[in-house]
Amino acid sequence: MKALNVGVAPTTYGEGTRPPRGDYAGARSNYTCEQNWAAYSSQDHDLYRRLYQRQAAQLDGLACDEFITALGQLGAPDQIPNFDALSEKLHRATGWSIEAVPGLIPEEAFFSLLAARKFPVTNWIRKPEEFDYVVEPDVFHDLFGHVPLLFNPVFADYMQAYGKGGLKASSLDACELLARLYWYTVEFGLICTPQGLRAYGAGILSSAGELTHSVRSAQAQRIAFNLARIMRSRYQIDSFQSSYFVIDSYQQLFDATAPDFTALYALVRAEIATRGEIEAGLVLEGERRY
Ligand code: HBI
Ligand code: FE
Repeated sequence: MKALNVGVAPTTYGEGTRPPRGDYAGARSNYTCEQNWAAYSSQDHDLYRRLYQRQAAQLDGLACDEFITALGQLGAPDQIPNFDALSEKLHRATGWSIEAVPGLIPEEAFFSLLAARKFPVTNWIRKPEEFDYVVEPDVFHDLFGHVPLLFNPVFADYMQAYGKGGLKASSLDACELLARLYWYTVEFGLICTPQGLRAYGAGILSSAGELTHSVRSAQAQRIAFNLARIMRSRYQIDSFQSSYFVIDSYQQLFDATAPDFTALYALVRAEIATRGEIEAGLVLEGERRY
């Protein structure tokens, strides 16, 4: 589970200066804040442009068609999009909108936003020295990685269903189990298509090296999607994944989140108690691999 950085000391900054990373003091009670688009420097926009160009050049044959089709909705690739303008397009398409946040936010706040079809997008961009890897999700990861698929109606419904499921998981103390589902689908999911495996997970799509690794590397395990199995599976935070789970369709994802998870959590907890959690990279006997 990613460490949540929500205890930042109050900071203030003058008009026009760049917002300090993670300015939680200026956030609202639901952790949303202003994007403060005018405060981005030309260096910020140039970094976004370079990140965008590097990813856009390697999508063919690796990223799913739905992502490639919707990517153009982000607008001109040479500057950080204005969230309000992008939200208008997104809202017309699937009823979602973008909410600026200062970075990672507590799970309850995160789930509440998703349940209301509001996607939290971090308002700061990484530093040039973090070009290849940034620990916390920045505006490039959230916008480039997550927002295009929110233009897909079925995936958009899955994301809201996930948020609603998260609010229930909080009351069942099952956030860690549900976080694994988010990790292995929304962040690092693969989909099987007639043209072969493609990435739909934001953590893959926004990563320079993981796009190829996830779809092509012989070092990675690619296993058929199985909800209970995913909830038993540990994941890695600061390296390429060793295991990826493959869905046949976004409808399969949405259908999987339809039932109430109370019984599923009990089943997963019983399996963890008797057979333990599954380390990343492990393939169980009889599992379908890709
Ligand atoms: N907050 N802003 C933000 N973005 C995330 O992706 C995020 C979060 N808080 C919690 C969280 N993700 C994970 O715990 C999810 O698995 C719930
Ligand atoms: Fe993410």
